[in-house]
Amino acid sequence: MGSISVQGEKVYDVLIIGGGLSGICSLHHIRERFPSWRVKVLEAGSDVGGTWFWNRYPGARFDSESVSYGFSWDKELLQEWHWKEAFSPQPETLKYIQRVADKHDLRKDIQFDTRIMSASWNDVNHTWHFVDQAGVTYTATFFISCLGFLSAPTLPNIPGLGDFQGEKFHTSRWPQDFTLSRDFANKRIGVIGTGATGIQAITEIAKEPSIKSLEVFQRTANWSAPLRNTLITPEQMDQHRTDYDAVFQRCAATPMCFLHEADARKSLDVTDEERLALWEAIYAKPGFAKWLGAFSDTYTDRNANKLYSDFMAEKIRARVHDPAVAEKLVPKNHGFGTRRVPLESGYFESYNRPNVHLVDLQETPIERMTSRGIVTSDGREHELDVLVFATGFDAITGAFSAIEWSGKDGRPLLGRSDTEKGQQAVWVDHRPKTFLGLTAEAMPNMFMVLGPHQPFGNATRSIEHAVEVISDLLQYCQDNNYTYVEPDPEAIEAWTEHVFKSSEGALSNEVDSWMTGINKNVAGKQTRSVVRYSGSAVDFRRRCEATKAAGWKGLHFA
Ligand code: N01
Repeated sequence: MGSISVQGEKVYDVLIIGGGLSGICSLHHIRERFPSWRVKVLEAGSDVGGTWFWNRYPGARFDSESVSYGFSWDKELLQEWHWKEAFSPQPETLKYIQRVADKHDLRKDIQFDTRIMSASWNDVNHTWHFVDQAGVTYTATFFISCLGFLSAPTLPNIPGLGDFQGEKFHTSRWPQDFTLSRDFANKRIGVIGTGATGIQAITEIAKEPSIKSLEVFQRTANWSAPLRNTLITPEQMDQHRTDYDAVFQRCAATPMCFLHEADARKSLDVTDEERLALWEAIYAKPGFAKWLGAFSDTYTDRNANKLYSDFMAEKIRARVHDPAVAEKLVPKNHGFGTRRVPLESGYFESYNRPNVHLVDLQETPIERMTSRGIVTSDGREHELDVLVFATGFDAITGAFSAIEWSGKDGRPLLGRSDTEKGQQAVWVDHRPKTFLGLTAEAMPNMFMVLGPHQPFGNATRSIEHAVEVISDLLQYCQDNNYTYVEPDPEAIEAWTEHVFKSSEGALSNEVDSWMTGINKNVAGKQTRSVVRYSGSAVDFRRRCEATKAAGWKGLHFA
């Protein structure tokens, strides 16, 4: 290809930032398609894995079926690999990813412990320039962002946060070589946050008999329902191995690439008995069935959602002994399934233990931290030895805002107003505008995997598709000797409008969550925005195919 090449310098045809699932999938595909290209992955961590490298808290595991999660392009490994559990725990998932890296010798093209601090576009050479935390510079013609959409952890904005003298850490920065029974023995543990992470971690910590106590600081009660995980026997795994093609085909046919699909009927089209029968049936099933397998109007019709939420509330009440605690655990400000539903394995029963206490921050908000613990508005000081922040991430745009950007004409990617440093920011106030979620204005030759305005759902399935589209696009560039590609403003406007339209009518878009761009700990993320594609992944794929079939209509090349 016609890129610049300077011997001995860090100059690449393709640079990939991030060595999680997106990064290693991209590396594999670029290597296969373009064997003569110089390609490198730069990764902040010390090994591959991304999410599964960083998130080592007790209880971390898939909420999607293990057999639906592996890379479909390595059939040999799928035949060799034995998923031990229906919903794989973090250590096993990380082993799978490491095995992919070993088998394909990926690490030779990955540079670890490298955090990119700035990215700037050179409009004369048509190249990107990156600078890492050590001041080392890298140059590339094309650049694939594999930064992850839940990779920038956020701490709570509590006065006196630094005063606490006990141990404290975010769930995604869990101490290395940790053993629950050893490291938490006889300790008073506090956990702030009850999202998917908090719910998984709290359940495991509560089960540990050696802890002295566990206090859960809950700001918003979250809906949650049983995961129903099981071990996979060798015989069952043999069967799964013959089913992989069917599993991936099914994922490709569902809106979020999971194995579950809504019941086509509407909630009130059936009798009370039939309705209850479906709800009980999906509640008894493993995985997201009870979220995604409900009646088709459950997440668009307020009455339908209320009925299902009432059913789920009764399930919680039946599991928690103290009715006052149960009531605090039943969400009141949003309906079931309008936020991402965390799946649990005994979460609600945690509160039946005498040493586990729920602190309802709606009643008594946190006022400040002290050297000994947390003071709530009732004046009580909750003394703790360890404080765990399960407080989530600066989602979707957060990993981008950690980098200083200078795109075409020096434009920053993100800005708090129309003009940042005298230049018009591309995404103002964390409100992305993209073409197909893969490209952005003023950021030529940049492609995003799991970027804003892409469907998320079953991450590996979405990643594989995005990487295939990007590879096809790069193939087109190679075939036509193009070294420059940028989306047209009209295509960006049209796609962004389609993303907004697709979100209309979804109850989830009326609720505060990372999926609607809210993070109360991050300046500029206090009002909702449309940051993800909530249309069907099937429709997304069709639109990408149509774009390619039309000679990549919406993009211009040079
Ligand atoms: O983060 P979250 P998460 N004071 O943002 C609370 C994926 N995931 O890490 O709701 C008190 O959902 C905050 O309260 P509120 C999955 O997609 C996947 O749990 O803002 N509380 C909330 O309770 C998931 O959706 C798996 O009022 C504060 C919590 O912290 C996504 O990751 C497993 C606070 C944050 O919840 C994010 O989940 C785990 C404060 N100042 C996660 N600040 C799999 O199964 C924040 N909170 C693969």
